[in-house]
Amino acid sequence: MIDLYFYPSPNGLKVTIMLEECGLPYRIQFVDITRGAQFAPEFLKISPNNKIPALVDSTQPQAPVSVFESGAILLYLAERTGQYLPAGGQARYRALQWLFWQVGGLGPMAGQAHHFRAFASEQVPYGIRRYTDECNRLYGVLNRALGESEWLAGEYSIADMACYPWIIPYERQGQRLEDFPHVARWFAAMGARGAVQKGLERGHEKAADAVGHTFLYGQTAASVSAHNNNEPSGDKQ
Ligand SMILES: N[C@@H](CCC(=O)N[C@@H](CS)C(=O)NCC(=O)O)C(=O)O
Repeated sequence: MIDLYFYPSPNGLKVTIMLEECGLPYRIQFVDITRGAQFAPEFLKISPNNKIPALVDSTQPQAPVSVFESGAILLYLAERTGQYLPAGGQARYRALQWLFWQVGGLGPMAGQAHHFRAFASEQVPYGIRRYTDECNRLYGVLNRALGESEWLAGEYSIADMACYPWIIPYERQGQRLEDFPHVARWFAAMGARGAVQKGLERGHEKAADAVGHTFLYGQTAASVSAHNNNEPSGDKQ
């Protein structure tokens, strides 16, 4: 069985979308990151960065395969199934470059925009402007790419699956799809896919409440290590 350590946030949902696209059986192991479950020692053995998603595939003949980081998980599933990633040549690197663009750019920048616009405990106009503008620039990059081909890498691939859950909350990032018509066309095409709809049904993002804030924000090496050593999930950092 494949176990997906999951919370219904954009980085989790890209993996449920891929699993549904591939038609692989899997089991959800819910990790409530708003209550500190990401610091449980048994989870940290699988995901030492204390973040979801992580995946353990126990169906492999030699030994279970354990992977953390959403981009690595998408790559693993694509290679395991031979689907949604071209086998070689320029086409493969076209998909991989957009996958890396998402995990290194769109995801972190949109995440910061969410933080400063919706969750920060104080209003920081410079932070709001910086990340809203950077998201806007990235939407422009996406729009140009999608103006040249139907899907990011020509064929539908893990690159599209990685980006889509990060575009769903575009309003929270201060963006308007009307300004990016090729993104809007692609967004509608993604949302019309049955497997994408099924992947998203795995949960709806919960906004962090007051308790969640104490677990998700303000982490330092010291606070994480205190967590690992002492308290079970649910305690305040
Ligand atoms: N680079 C990581 C980012 C994963 C990530 O940020 N996960 C968030 C939820 S979307 C999380 O688990 N946060 C828990 C925490 O920060 O303690 C990936 O792509 O998998």
